[in-house]
Amino acid sequence: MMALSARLWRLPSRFCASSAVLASKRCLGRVECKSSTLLLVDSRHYNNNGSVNPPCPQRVSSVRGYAQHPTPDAASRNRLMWLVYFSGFIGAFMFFAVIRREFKKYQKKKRGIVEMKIPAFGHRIFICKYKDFVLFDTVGQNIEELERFAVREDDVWLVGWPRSGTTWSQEIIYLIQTGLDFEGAGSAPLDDRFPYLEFQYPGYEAIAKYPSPRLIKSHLPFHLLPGDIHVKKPKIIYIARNPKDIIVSYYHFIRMLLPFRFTGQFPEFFNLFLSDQLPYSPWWKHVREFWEHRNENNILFIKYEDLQKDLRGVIREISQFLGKNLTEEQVEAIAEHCTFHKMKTNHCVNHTWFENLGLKRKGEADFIRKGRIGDWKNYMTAEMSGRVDKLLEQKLGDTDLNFEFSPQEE
Ligand code: PPS
Repeated sequence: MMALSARLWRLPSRFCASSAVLASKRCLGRVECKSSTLLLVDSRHYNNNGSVNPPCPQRVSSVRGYAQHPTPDAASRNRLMWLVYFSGFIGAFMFFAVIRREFKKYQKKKRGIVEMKIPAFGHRIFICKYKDFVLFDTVGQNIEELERFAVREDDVWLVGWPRSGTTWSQEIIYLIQTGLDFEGAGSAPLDDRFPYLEFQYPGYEAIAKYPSPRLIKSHLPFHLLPGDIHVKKPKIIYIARNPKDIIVSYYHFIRMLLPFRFTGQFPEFFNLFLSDQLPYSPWWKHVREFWEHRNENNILFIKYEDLQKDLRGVIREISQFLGKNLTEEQVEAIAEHCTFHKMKTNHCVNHTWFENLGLKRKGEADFIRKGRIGDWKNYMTAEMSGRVDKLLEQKLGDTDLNFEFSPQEE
């Protein structure tokens, strides 16, 4: 406590003291000039024993040099006073800013949130750790509200780690759930039709007012989803993707978004993933939790690689899970609408609004980027790939969950 208050005190008091010294130096500099003029006037009239003297130029210059204890005039005193007030104000302001910051940190810690600063992201606090998971700080700030979010039985939730193919699945689910409302799909951005729970836009408060049946996306792990989800048991679809392609896709995504301020290179990003320091890490635990719950009636576990290999098959699987019977023509129409090239140029899903909002770094990859299995081979050395394999074995080796890392034709 003592150390903290000393630390808190040091910064503003130092600033205050140095600005006051600076202010008084400035003022006294001027005072000195003026008061030497005052003495000069005086020296015309008095000598040491108090009798009147005629003005003497030599005496005047020596008096000028020894003006040691000047008396400031009213204007200088005023200026000095204001400067002291001003420095005091700035000092107090900074002091309270530091107190506020430390208090917020303390409050967060009390709630179990630990701030994280990562050099690769410019040493800013933009992520935090909560119940073993890394979250965006904005999510951490609202985590209790998110945990209390009112879930409805007829909601449909889509959950997945970032870059696992959530956008692709969202568009498919939207079409199935709305009875192939292509008009609706073409008239509003996906973030409005199928909002992302913990994102600022439209925000969980707005989503709470959406009419039923709602479609909600989240990247939160199983145990951080709203508590109600385990009571109301709405339908939840979880999408997983092989971690090597996720790392590459996430790397481009994080580089692309200006607010992340990440300009590092792939090996650095790779190490952040492996050391569980990226938002929504650890990936291993995220996937494992859902895999362990995959046999519950309200949960469907799908994979990005299966969407790639058999899009129509997965569309059928999702529609059965949602209790919607689709004709083969309808399955075909959804598959056609959701091909990679169609989605890449579809302004309602391709997130080009990032560009319009000035959030996209020029020259970086698009949100819907390559859409391939195995792109990791263009980024990872054999040693890097081996490290991922080893971790997969360590963390998920005891499950029967496995991933495909190459496209079918190889
Ligand atoms: S995010 O940012 O978490 O919402 O990203 P997410 O949508 O989960 O995943 C983005 C990756 O999915 C690819 N994608 C597709 N691949 C194939 N076909 C279609 N239609 C499709 N739509 C999106 C997207 O390109 C991202 O993967 P990469 O490997 O970066 O291309």
